[in-house]
Amino acid sequence: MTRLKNDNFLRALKRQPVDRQPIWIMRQAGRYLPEYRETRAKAGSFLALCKTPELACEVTLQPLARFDLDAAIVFSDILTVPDAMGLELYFAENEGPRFMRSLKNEADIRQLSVPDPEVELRYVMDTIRLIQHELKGRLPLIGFAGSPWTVACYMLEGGSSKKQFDNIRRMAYENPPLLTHLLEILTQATIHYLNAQIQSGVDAVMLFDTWGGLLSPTQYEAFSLRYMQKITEACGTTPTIIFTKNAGLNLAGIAESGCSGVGVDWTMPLDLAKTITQGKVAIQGNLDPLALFAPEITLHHDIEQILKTMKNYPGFIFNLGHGILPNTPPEKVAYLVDTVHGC
Ligand code: 1CP
Repeated sequence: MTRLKNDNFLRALKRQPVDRQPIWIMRQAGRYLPEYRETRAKAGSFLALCKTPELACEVTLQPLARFDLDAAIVFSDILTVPDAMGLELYFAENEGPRFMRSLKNEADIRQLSVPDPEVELRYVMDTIRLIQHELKGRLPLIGFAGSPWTVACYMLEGGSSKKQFDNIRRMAYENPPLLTHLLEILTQATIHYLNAQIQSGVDAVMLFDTWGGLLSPTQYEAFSLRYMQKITEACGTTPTIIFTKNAGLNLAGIAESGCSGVGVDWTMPLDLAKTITQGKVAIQGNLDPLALFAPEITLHHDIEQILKTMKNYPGFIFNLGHGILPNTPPEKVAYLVDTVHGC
C-alpha cells in the first residue's frame, strides 16, 4: 500500500497518536453542495450518478476541494446491493429510494442469490480505482455498505418507510427463520462486496446500520450485530467502523464485536459512550447535523464541548451524528472543519 500524506483518520481508527484532530462528514458529497447538484443534473439521476464512475469520482472529490477534510468516502449508496440482486432501485422525485420489485413473500426471498461484485457492482470498483488515482495518496478512502438488517428493512418495505419499517419488524416475530435466511444472504453479499472494495483500494470500511436502533436489545444482537460481526471479521486487517444510529446501550456489544471504531449519534453523550465502550474501540461522532444551522457562536460552543470531552482520548474521529442535511450552508461546514483543526 502507498504511504498516505495525511493518515490521521487511519491512525485514530487504530487508536494511535495523531498530528491533528481528524474530521470527515457523513454524506460530505451531497445535495448541500451546488457543484454536486450540477453534476447530478448532468448525470440525469442519482442512480446514473452512482453508476457512472467518472462522475461518481468527481462528486467524491468535490468536498475535498472545498474543505480541509481528513478522509474521502466513496460516492455510492447502501441500496446498490439489493439493486445488484435484481430488485431494481430507482428514486422517485421527493419520495426517496424505491424498488421496482420489493420482497413480498417467501418465494421472493428464497430465490435471491449473492451477486458477484466484480460484475453487478463493477461500477463501484471502477469508481474506487479512479478516486485512488486522483487522490494520489493524499488522504485515506473509506468504502462502505449497509448492515444486512438496514438493507433488509428497505428490501421488505419496497423503499423508505413512512412508519418504522413494520414489515421487517413483524417478520422478526412471525417468521424469524425466514428473516435469518435473508440476513445470511445479505451478509454473504456484503462480505464479497466489501472485500472487492478492499481489493480495489479502499483503506477502511464502514457499516451503516441506520435502523438497528429500532430493535429491542435481544433482537439487536440476533438480527443486526451478529451479522455485522461476521462482516467485520471477514474484512481481515482492514479497519472497520460500525455505526448504528440510536445504538444506546448496544454500544457495549458493538465495542466487543471486533470492529476498530464505533459511530455515535448525537443523542448519546460522548462521556457515556467512552464509559460504555471501555477504551476498546475508536469513537466517531457526534455533532447534531442541525447544529450547522445555529449561529457560529453556538456552533463553536458545541464543537468545543465535544473536543473537550474527547481530549486525550486515544482514537477520536470528529464527525456529525448522522448525515449532513441538504440545506446546510457550506460556509458552516468550512467553519466546522477549521474550528476542529484549530482548537
Ligand atoms: O437526491 C440525491 O442526490 C440523492 C441523495 C443521496 C445521497 C447524496 C442518497 C439517496 N444517497 C446519497 C449518498 C450516500 N448514501 C452516501 C455517500 C457517501 C457520502 O458522501 O457520505 C452514503 C454513505 C449513503 C448511505 C445511505 N443511503 C444510508 C446510510 C446512512 C444514513 O444516512 O442513514 C441510507 C439509509 C441510505 C438510503 C438512502 N439513499 C438516499 C436517501 C435519501 C436515503 C435515505 C432514505 C430514507 O429516508 O429512508
